[in-house]
Amino acid sequence: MSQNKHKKILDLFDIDLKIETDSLSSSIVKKLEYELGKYKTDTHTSDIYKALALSVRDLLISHWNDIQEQYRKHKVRKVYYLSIEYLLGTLLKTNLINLGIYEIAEKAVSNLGYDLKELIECEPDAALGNGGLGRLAACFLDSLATLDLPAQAAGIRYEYGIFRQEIRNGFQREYPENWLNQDNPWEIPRTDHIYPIQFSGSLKTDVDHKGQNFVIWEPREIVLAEAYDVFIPGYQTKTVTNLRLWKAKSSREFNLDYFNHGDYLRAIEDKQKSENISKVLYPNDSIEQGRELRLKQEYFLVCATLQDALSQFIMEEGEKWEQLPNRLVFHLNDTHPTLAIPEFMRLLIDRHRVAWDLAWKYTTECFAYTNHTIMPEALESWSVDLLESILPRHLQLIYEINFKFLEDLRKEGVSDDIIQKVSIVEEGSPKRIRMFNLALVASSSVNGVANLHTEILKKQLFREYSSLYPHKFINVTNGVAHRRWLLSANPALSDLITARIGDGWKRDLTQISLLEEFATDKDFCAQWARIKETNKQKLADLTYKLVGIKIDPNSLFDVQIKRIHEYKRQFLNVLRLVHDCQRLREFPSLSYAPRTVFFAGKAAPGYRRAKLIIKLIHAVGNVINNDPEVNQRLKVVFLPNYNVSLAEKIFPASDLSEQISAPGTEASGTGNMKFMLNGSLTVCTMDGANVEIIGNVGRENIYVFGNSVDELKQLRDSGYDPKEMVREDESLRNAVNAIRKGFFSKEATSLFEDLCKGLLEEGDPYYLLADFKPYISVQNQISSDYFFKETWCQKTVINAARAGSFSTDRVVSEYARKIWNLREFYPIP
Ligand code: 26W
Repeated sequence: MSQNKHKKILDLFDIDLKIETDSLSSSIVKKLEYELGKYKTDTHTSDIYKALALSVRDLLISHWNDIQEQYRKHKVRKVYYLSIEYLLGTLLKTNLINLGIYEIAEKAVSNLGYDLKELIECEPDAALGNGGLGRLAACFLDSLATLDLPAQAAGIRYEYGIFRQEIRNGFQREYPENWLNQDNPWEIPRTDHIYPIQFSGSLKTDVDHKGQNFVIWEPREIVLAEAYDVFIPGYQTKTVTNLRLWKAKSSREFNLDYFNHGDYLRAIEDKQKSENISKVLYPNDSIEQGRELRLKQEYFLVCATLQDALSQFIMEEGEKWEQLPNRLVFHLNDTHPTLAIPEFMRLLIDRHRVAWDLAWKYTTECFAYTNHTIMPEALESWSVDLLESILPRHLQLIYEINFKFLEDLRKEGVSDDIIQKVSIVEEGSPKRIRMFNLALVASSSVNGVANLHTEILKKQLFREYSSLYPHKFINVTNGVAHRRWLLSANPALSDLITARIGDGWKRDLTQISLLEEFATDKDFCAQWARIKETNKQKLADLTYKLVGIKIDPNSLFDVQIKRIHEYKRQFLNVLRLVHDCQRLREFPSLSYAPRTVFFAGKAAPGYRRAKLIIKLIHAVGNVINNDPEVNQRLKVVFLPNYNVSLAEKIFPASDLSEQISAPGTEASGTGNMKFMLNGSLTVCTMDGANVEIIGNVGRENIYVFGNSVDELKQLRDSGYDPKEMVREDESLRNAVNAIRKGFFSKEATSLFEDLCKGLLEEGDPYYLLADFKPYISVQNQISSDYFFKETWCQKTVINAARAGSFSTDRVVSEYARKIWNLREFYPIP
């Protein structure tokens, strides 16, 4: 009987879920009633959103089940993408588009009396990331699925994502963002995937039946990792990428010791404490603070994922460890998951009794690492004391790895000087473990995220490694999920593109080059420009709604949106604003294309100067926006709480993309690519992926200014004196002085002194003063060019047409080929 029953289930599973208008409408109603417990009269738009999402999720689950079965059967090699951050944004719209059921859903909800656009607006952003690195990981999920690559992504299910930013009196305030408050219809809890994660305690050695020693780790604390799956569909394929997010759960309800001693509250406190691991995302995007909870988060992520991966492997292959490299590869998205390396060794050696040399061989074949930043303060290193107290066994393994590594180098005659630099252990007090060196030693491949960045890794940051292991270093320039950032975010422009070149570009962005022939087509350009106007009008309305500032939709929309950081030089942009304001006052008849300068971005809560820059933007903005001599031609807007959803509204409405980081500091940038795809021109320095954008579009179609990496180095070597820049340039002096002396902060005249101190007294480490003059002059050029609307529009078309290489489809397929050695696996259609 049970056989029969089993067969019946299998047959039923095999029936393809088809979504059509009527079936979707009735599915929504069923979900409303039976999953959300709603009644006809008490449903809100957000309930319909959830019911629709749950119906779509059914389809995703059925695709996932199909594809999983095929992977198992065909023993494919799979990549596990390990990332501490995923900045997903919302999923309903892109999921509907990718599944090809957007119109069906539109009709289905309209049959029920609702508007799909309103439902889409109900979804809160899943903001489990800080910035570029987290958003790149999210873009990868779309492309991995679209390219039918066998992949599983792993992250942490933070209860609180990146903080919500509010602005009070020009200052950033942070508030908790409890995005799970209203339930997440996209996730499914996997109660069958729960793993214990150990912390602290002591180590013992024992002898096995073969007489061999092995280590036993007796932990002081065990936390459980519970899996929650989110399925990301590919475009026009049945492949979905599973993003498995881990939630921490106490391993016992109460600590019985305390409980029995009558300390009831302490018992609950302890339970709370272990669940804190997945409570909140660390809001820093550069400064690593070496906190214990952060270390625990990083270990929690990798320990759960590796146990999960190995149990899957054992289920399919038994203990045929030599098959490991054929079946899986772990990708380290920056160094945050680097503990996966000693954890893999630990699981193989301590749990499965694999010999050291073999375990190390598999490890070096199964790991790859991407670096996303060269900012020295972002390079992770953990104090030996902390590691020892939280992960004693891992510290031991790291020492051993380092010992063998250095021993090999010594045998090869490598000098002590180099050995000191490549050592995983940094001597000093306290002694520290350099996670980036650990990642480099164990990984089969190390990549930077833009040509310039990879060159800097090879020549500077990891110079010694790259001379020892040149073959490990490769470049894979970043890209963006163009289906989200163009197809979904800018539907009008997408329709126009499709009308002219067909819809091949949606799967293959290189086809967007076909647009180029329309750059000189007057009718096309007029339509292109009209769409930009409409998008700008929408952003003007939103601006008024959000911050109460009225702006001229015909002005040039000049936009800098990204995390607030000194190296990104928002302050340089502000110096320009002050300069322009002073000029407009002095020369009222100056020819000046009216502009609205937008900023958006969060500052790390503990990053004093970045927060002061936010205040400065507001202070300068206030003066400018309220000065009748200036505000007809210049306005400044700071849009609060920058996130993926807001970004999707800004890119389509922008004319000018500000990419003005100090050369050599921005690893790649990906906003730059989103702007060009949406028909903006770029003003940029020779930094990160800007260099490649310049190469693609040609200098005549982009505004490049300032010193290059090499020129900055020369400047520094010849004794860069920021004060001299100010002495020599009257307009720069006036701008800096106005800020320094409190012209924009009359209530506290010394408020911005610290920012100016950074420029004048601390050597201006990001060369704002050195690049000021060329920045002003390129902005003047932009102003005069903007009057020639036709030429401007032509150039924006050319920019979009030459963005074909900046899709994560290209990026991920390069990773698959050059790093992961993966092959596409086509699901049954
Ligand atoms: C607090 C520790 C820390 C350190 C670094 C947290 C997060 C980071 C990230 C590596 C910072 C980051 O997001 N880097 C960005 O990665 C993008 C994707 O590759 C690049 O486009 C950006 O240039 C880079 O700043």
